[in-house]
Amino acid sequence: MPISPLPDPAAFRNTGWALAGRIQATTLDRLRNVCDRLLHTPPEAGRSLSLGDNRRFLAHAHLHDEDLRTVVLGPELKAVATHFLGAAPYLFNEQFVVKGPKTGAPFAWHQDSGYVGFEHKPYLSVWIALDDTTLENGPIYLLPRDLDRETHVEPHVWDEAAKERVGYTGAEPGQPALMSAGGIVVFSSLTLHRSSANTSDAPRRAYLAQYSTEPILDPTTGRPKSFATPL
Ligand SMILES: O=C(O)CCC(=O)C(=O)O
Repeated sequence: MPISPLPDPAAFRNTGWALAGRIQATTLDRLRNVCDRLLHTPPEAGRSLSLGDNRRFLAHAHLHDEDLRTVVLGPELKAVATHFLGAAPYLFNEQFVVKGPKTGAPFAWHQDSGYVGFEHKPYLSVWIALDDTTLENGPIYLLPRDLDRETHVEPHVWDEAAKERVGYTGAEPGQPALMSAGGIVVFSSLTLHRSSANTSDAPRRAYLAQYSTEPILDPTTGRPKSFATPL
């Protein structure tokens, strides 16, 4: 059964983000198990955003993991994505994001659209806490945004030392999305967000799945930037 009740999509359009209920306990177990299996593989040296064990992006595992495929293409997340997109979703991208204990690196302010590199229709990010999120363990913070008025992608600058793009350097701290494990926060690819460092003694695990209303195709190749899998 899909999660319910979900907040009003019109309110989401006013703020650019919303807490969106929680996944079922069995889905949480499944995601945690997949994540922990992936964490046994060596940190991905070649991936540009990863910082060893401090900040790992474990991307695209649904291609070889049936359990993950069942979740990311399944009815629970389909219901969430359809509710906020107002249309049948396509899977665009997916990844686990894990911050190691004590040294887990922050992740700078950005819009997910700031990482795409060409014009596209804004899409939806569905961020799922696999551990309780607290102010100490690197939650995400969001800047409210009226999606019908502020429709542009901010300029993003690559920070080589931090291995990330930066789309906002102002003083706003943003609102932390604090929730227990299994909680979901959704935000638009236009919504500025960041995450703080994990200073706790335990890893902070999250799963991020992104859904679009149409295939996002790279204009130079005509092929999907990541995926364009209809649900
Ligand atoms: O999970 C996090 O710490 C942030 C991840 C994020 O913002 C992203 O991948 O766009």
